[in-house]
Amino acid sequence: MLTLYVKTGCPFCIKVLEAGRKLGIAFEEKNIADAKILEELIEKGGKQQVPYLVDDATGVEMYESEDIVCYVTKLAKKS
Ligand SMILES: N[C@@H](CCC(=O)N[C@@H](CS)C(=O)NCC(=O)O)C(=O)O
Repeated sequence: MLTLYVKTGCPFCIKVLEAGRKLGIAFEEKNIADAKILEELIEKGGKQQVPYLVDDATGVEMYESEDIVCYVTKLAKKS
């Protein structure tokens, strides 16, 4: 499962979500508007920044929208 931490209106998050839609990659979205989700993000990644991707299948976790788009593009090519 791919989890994407997002924030409403974040253009970098929108970029990743759009790429996912085009590639047929689904994310479970977690919005940091919820204080518990924000706490979870900071525990995992170490800082308050979105988007943040967690790939449960591989253990890969990353910030940076461009890196996330590259990662999911590679995943889509594999499938
Ligand atoms: N270079 C980063 C920029 C990400 C970024 O600036 N995200 C903003 C939201 S658009 C952020 O997380 N700011 C802290 C916050 O909103 O709490 C990327 O491309 O993902």
